[in-house]
Amino acid sequence: MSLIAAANWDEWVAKSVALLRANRIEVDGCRYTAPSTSPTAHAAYVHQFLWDSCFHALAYRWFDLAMARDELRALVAAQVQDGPDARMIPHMVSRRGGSEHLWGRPDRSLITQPPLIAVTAMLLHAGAPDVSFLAELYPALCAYHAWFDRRRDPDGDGLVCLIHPWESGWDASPRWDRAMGLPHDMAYEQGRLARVALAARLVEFGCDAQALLRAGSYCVEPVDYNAIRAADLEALGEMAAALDRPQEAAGWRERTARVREAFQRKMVRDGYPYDLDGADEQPVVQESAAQYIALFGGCLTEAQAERLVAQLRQPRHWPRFLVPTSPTDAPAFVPDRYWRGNVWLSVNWLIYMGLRRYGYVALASELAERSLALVAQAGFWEYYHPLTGQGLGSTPHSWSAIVLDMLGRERGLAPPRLV
Ligand code: 2M8
Repeated sequence: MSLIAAANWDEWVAKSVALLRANRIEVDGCRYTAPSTSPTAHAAYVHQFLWDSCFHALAYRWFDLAMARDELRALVAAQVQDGPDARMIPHMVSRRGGSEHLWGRPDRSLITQPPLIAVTAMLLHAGAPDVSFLAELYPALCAYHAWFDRRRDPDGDGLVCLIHPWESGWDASPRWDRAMGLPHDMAYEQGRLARVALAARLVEFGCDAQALLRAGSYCVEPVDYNAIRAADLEALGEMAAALDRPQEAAGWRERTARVREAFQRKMVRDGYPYDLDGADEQPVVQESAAQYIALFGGCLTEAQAERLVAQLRQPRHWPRFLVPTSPTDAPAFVPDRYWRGNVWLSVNWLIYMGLRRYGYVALASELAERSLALVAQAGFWEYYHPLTGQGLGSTPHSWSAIVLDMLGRERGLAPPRLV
C-alpha cells in the first residue's frame, strides 16, 4: 500500500500542529509563525518571512483556519506605507528588532520575496469560502502588484527583476553566481559576505532597480519568480471575481496574460525556460528545479511542458527522494550546501502544484508520496540531502509542514471551515 493511503491523517495533523505551534510568535497584535525558533537555528529565523508564511498558512488551513488567515494578515499588516517602496510587502519583518545591521532600520528588510499571498488566499478560500477575508486582503494585494510594476520592472517588459538573491528565496543558488560575479566553486563564506555586501549596496542605492541595473549590480529576471507572479496575478483576478468586480477581474487576467506572453517571448529558449541576467538579458543556461516552477504559473505550452516533464523524469533531475534545486550532474551541484543542490519541500510543493495544473496527476502523486516518505524518515528540516535524505539546516523548521497540504489533497480531503 502507498504511504499516502496508509498514513494516519490525525497523526500527521498532530505532528504539524506541534511543529507550527512551537514556532508561533505573537507580537504587536500580530500572530505569525517563525521559520524556526530553535536555539541552534540562524538568529534571523525568528522573524516573519513572506513565502514561508504562505506555506505555513497552507498547512494551517487543514487544522486551524483562523491561524492560516492571521498568518496572511500579519504579512499584509507589514506592507510599506510610504517612501519610494510604498506598498511593497517585505520579505522579512522583524517586529522585535534585529534588522538594523543589514537594512539600516530595525523592523524589516527593504526587499520582497516570491509573491504567493493571493494564491494562498484563494486556496484558503477554495477550501473555506469567505469573501470578507478576501475583501480584507484585496486592496493591499492589488497595490503590492502595482508596486512590482513600478519598482521591479525597469525595462517595462512585464517581467519582474530581482535586486538581491534573497528576494528569490534561493539565496545561494548557482543561478546567481554570474550576476553576483562569483565563481561556482567559491567557499560558502565568500557567497554569504557578497550577499551581505549587496544588502549594503541596496541601502546606498535606495533599492532603485533602474540605478542598480545601470551600475551593473545583481539584477536577474528569474523563471520561477515570474511564474509565481503570474499565478499570483491570476489569483488576484479570481479574487476580484469572487468580490464581484468583473472589470477588475478582466484587468488582472490581462495582466497575467502579459506576463505569460513576455515569459514565452523572452525566457523560453529551445523550448526550455531560463532566467535572464542583467541589462542585456543574457539567458542563464542552467538546468534547475526553477524551470519546473514555470508549470506552477501556467507559463508553458502543453508541448513545452511535455519536454520539461521528460527532463524531470531523469534520475539526475529527480533522484531517490525529491527534486533537488540543481541536477546531480550540474557543475555547481553540492548536495549538502545551502541552495546548491538540496531538496526543499517548499520548492517541491510548487512543482507538485504545477504538475497538477498541467494534468500530470500521477507524477504529482509520486512527488507527494516521496515527500511524505522523506519527512516520515527524517522529520521537519529546513532542507534535505537529495541522495541520502538526511535533514539539513535548522530543525524543526516550519515550512516543511507543507507536506500536510500534499497529503490532504492526495487523500481528497476537505479542509475544515471556521464555525
Ligand atoms: C533563507 O533566507 C534568509 C534570507 O532571506 C536567511 O538565510 O536568513 C531562505 O531559505 C529563504 O528562502 C527563506 O524564506 C528563509 C526563511 O526560511 O531562509
